[in-house]
Amino acid sequence: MAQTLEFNVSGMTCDHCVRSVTNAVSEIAGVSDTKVSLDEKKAVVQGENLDPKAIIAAIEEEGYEATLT
Ligand code: 9UX
Repeated sequence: MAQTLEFNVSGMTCDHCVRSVTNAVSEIAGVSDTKVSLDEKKAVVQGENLDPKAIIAAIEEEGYEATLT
């Protein structure tokens, strides 16, 4: 079933950060859309059968911190 997850992401300071997070999250299984906002420090992820822990791990591997809202 389609779902939307929202994460607070800390540590992003530029548009390249945003691209790194977007690309990393987009590679996670089930993800169909990823919108990352630098201003809001948020990532909104849409997809099917999403694993929030996998998404958080991918963001952390890029060097940022993430929590599910
Ligand atoms: Mo620019 Mo974002 O060096 O970490 S990529 S600040």
